[in-house]
Amino acid sequence: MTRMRTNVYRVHGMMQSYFTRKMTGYLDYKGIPWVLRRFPGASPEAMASGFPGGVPAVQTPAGEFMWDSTAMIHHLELRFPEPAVLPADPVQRFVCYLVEDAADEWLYRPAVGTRWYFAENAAVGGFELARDIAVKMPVSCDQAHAAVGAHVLSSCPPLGVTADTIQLWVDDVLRPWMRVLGAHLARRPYLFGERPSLADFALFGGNAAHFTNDPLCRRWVEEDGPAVVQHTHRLLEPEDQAFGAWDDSASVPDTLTAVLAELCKRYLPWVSRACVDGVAD
Ligand SMILES: N[C@@H](CCC(=O)N[C@@H](CS)C(=O)NCC(=O)O)C(=O)O
Repeated sequence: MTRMRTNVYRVHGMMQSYFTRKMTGYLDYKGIPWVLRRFPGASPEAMASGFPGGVPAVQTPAGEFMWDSTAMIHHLELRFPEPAVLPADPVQRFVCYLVEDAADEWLYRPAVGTRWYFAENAAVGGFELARDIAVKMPVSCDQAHAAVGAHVLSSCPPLGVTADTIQLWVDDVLRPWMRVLGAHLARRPYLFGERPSLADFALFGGNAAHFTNDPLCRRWVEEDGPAVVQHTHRLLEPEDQAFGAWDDSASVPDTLTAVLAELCKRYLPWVSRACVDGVAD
């Protein structure tokens, strides 16, 4: 007898994947039923529907595939409007998109770099990732680990992440970021108040899959911004929590200003170049 569950979204991804966890964090908060379907990054069904790659792909209860976390969340917001994850205030909404972009396009770089250029992280986060991949591949976990490590490392230099630059990413980008984010989250449970936004889920994805998961990163976060660990824990188990209102947009906490100032140092020049030139190193 087949017991196919038809009323759930199927998240085709892995637990130690940045964008998979962005989606699962969002789905859990919204109370949208989902199951994880571990896959190695591609599957015949997903490819047949045009999936271009970029984990995860999500299958709707009707069986259709969709991808790209930002587009998927916008789609789901229309189907499941409450509780909304886009702040109503236009300035807060703009900042929300800004932080989401920084999480997706900028902090992703030190996430993959710290996992694969530091042996301690590769041995834990990398191995856990490989274990999910091996579910759908006829290979040993060690073989999956070696293959996914080689694949991700080959994708790093075009992102500006190499063996020579990874320590700079840690010292100049990742750890300063965790300090300002931690200081803000020590004052407010979420970026824009008493409830999480799209940007909180983008950050949660990287934090749950990498920065609070991989041992070396976890120690840095505990030292630099312990409130980031608490933010991750809250979004891991949102079901029994009470959520409140967005902050008053007229009074911006100075800790949020500091978060934006930190992004102005390295992310803003980079994203400005990318927007104007269509490409940036
Ligand atoms: N824009 C996509 C990005 C998806 C993405 O880049 N996923 C990562 C893994 S978490 C990936 O597949 N990286 C490329 C690779 O590993 O080949 C989204 O928001 O879902």
